[in-house]
Amino acid sequence: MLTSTHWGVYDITTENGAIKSIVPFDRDPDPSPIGQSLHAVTGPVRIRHPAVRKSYVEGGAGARRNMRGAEPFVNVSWNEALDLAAAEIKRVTATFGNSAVFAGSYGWSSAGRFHHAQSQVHRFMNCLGGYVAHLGTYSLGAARTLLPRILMDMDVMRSQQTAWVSLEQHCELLVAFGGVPSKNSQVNSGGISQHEVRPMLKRLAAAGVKFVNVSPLREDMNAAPGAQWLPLRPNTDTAFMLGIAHTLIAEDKHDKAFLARYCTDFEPLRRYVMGESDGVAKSAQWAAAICDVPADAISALARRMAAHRTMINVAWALQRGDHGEQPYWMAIALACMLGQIGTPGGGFALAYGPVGIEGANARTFSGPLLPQGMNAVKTPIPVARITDMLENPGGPYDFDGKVCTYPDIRLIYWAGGNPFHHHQDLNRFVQAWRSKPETIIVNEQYWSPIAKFADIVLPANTMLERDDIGSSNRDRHMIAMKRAIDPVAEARSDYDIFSGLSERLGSREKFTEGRNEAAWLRHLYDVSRERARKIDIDLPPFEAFWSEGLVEVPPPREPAVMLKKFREDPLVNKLPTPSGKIEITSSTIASFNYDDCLGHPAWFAPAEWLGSPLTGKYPLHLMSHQPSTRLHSQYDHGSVSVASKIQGREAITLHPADAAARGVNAGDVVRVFNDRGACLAGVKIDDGVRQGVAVLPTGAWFDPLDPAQDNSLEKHGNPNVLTLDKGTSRLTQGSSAHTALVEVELFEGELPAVTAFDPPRFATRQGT
Ligand SMILES: Nc1nc2c(c(=O)[nH]1)N[C@H]1C(S)=C(S)[C@@H](COP(=O)(O)OP(=O)(O)OC[C@H]3O[C@@H](n4cnc5c(=O)[nH]c(N)nc54)[C@H](O)[C@@H]3O)O[C@H]1N2
Ligand SMILES: Nc1nc2c(c(=O)[nH]1)N[C@H]1C(S)=C(S)[C@@H](COP(=O)(O)OP(=O)(O)OC[C@H]3O[C@@H](n4cnc5c(=O)[nH]c(N)nc54)[C@H](O)[C@@H]3O)O[C@H]1N2
Ligand SMILES: [Mo]
Repeated sequence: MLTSTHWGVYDITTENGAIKSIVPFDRDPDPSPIGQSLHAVTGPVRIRHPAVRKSYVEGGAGARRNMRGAEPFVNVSWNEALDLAAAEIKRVTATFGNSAVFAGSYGWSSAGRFHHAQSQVHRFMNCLGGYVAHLGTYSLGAARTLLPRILMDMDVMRSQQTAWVSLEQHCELLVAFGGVPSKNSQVNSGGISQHEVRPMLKRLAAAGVKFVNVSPLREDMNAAPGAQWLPLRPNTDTAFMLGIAHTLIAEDKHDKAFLARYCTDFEPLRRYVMGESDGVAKSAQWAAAICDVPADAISALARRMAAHRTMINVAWALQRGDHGEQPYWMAIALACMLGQIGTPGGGFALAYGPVGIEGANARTFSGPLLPQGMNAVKTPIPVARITDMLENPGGPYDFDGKVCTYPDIRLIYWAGGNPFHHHQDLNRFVQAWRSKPETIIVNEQYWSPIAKFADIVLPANTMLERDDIGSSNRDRHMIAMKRAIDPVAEARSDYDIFSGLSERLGSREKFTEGRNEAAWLRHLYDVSRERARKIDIDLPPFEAFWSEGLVEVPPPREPAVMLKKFREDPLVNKLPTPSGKIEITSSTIASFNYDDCLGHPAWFAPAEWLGSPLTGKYPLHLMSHQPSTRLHSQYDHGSVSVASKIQGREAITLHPADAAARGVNAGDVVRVFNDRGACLAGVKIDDGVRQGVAVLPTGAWFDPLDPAQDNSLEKHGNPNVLTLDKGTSRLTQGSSAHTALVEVELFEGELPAVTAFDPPRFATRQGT
């Protein structure tokens, strides 16, 4: 039986109702090992019964909410749990309105399209009059708001990303900021049936493409043979790119015809680069002092880029840091200066690597999607501003040219995400989580931190326990995901949970439209089949798809070349920007008069970086990038992730000189700390990490030593107790996760046991 996950398709075999083997899809050239972690679905970390925090079940909404995460749970029946949750949703919406419910519920949940938990919770709340939603993503916080102003919608752009096969034929030089990390291309939101990035990089090398990896980590380009490594300081790429721009202008190598025909006013940026507007020339020497890459290497790269068919690749990571708009805007400006946008194999990509689907030679086609309905509440927040929202009800904030107001939240509903994984400055977040909302309801599969820190916990089943359809834009297969095992203990699908709540709240008919799971799958498939027909994709009837187990989507007639049509005729094929052109300067953004984002790309020193005075106290830049052994926090308790831990903790990688200076050796446990918090981690040493950079991937389950205390030592290696919770700028308010300084020291006390994967304590309620 096939199942689809965000990291690949697997064939699940069972024996006597239990999983026997998990075999990678036979059409996948480079499957991800993460699939083996699915054996954990029947493990001890599963939530087996509905449960309510002890004080909550005894004292009602708001009772001892400061004890969230530090109290035992009481197991209750489904009926009692659903009655309690429904009554509380009713009380809060009736008393305070739907704008008192935060159900943005950001998170990747699982891959099937119908049982997509985030869509389910949004649909459920919309049937009740709406909820406070989130805008944007942690992935692309700065980019999603910036890009429509200067180029086009991020997803529209991604749908035309130049195919690898075009690079193989035409590209000569791939300059990759943040590399093309093969650890990341294991994954794709919604699923990925064929992993092609590593094989394609080998084919590019064989075709003669040269690679340059501009990144603090050598490993970011480990799949590209012979890549040159320029290890710059984190968060300094904009300066590096400005140095390249300066060389191009000084040597008259920029494409003035392209700039005039396809872009808005280049002159303000030219004056800024040459130092005519602020007296500081952004020369290669100037850039070298900021990035700590030799000036010669920067100017030599500029000349190579101008002399060859060049693709500039920019990892999403670069915009997940303070002023993350700037490297994206500047990379686009640089590609305009090279004049190769719209040519096969040339221009820019945002980006190859972050997810495995980018560059696939496949058609954009939306498979089944659960309609979420209309949200009547019009006060969404930028996704990464959740702590600010909880701390400042009614408070104003800037966003994309507007002054907005934070809503006053009384109830949080989360399904399919984990803010104890994804949010920054967790100690501050936990305080807000514990002080503000009166009720927190969570649907979860596992006793992950978000479940342990909730009031009402409803056990959700996994994709192996339900039928679904796996499908993702640009993936070549639609997968019939058939239920492989029975639901574990009392777990139910999110759909059944929300149907039960809707029943109690009088919205069942609206929510279910009278359909059960099977009827929904058929309906959603039929709707997507109709959509497909309109773009000449002929899908078989549902029965044939379901019995065959998959459908293959035909490839495009020719490989995509991004902005090809725009290059052919920029007047007929205008961009959806105010000028119809690429906005190297944006009068709209300039008109907002922000001090942290001007009308053209510029260098702003990040709040914390290796050039800031704070390095006196915290000399290492923390790189909390995506983990290679799991998806975010998902399956951190699975075998693949557990095998990578050191003394049970997440591994932190240090440069040999940084380790030696602190007297730590591989395998030691260290305390990683700054003014925001501290965690433990196990040491790995690698000279492929730039000196001054410490790498601690995200995803270790939050595990405070004393959960009843604020700011308690996190003992498992969750980097978000250290990261900075600051919007990237007033324009986009994205996450600045990649901007943080820390110090590392040998941990010498008695080593506390990791309890992240233990279920919580259970109790009986008083009086029973
Ligand atoms: N420091 C730092 N922090 C980061 C990042 C970084 O680079 N550095 N990256 C950020 C990025 S890009 C992202 S996208 C976020 C990711 O953050 P999230 O998407 O919130 O992380 P996940 O671990 O995928 O959380 C998904 C949760 O949903 C649960 N789940 C899975 N399937 C189902 C289901 O069917 N039903 C229900 N009810 N639950 C389900 C899982 O058990 C898990 O707890 O993290 C962000 N945080
Ligand atoms: N295995 C696995 N793959 C994943 C995920 C996962 O959890 N696990 N998560 C997925 C998700 S949700 C997303 S959004 C994407 C994220 O994709 P990205 O945001 O691109 O991923 P990161 O791993 O954060 O960063 C990629 C690399 O960029 C480099 N980097 C970081 N900061 C800088 C910088 O300032 N300058 C330069 N030049 N380089 C820098 C780091 O060395 C890092 O290894 O990954 C996806 N892929
Ligand atoms: Mo992401």
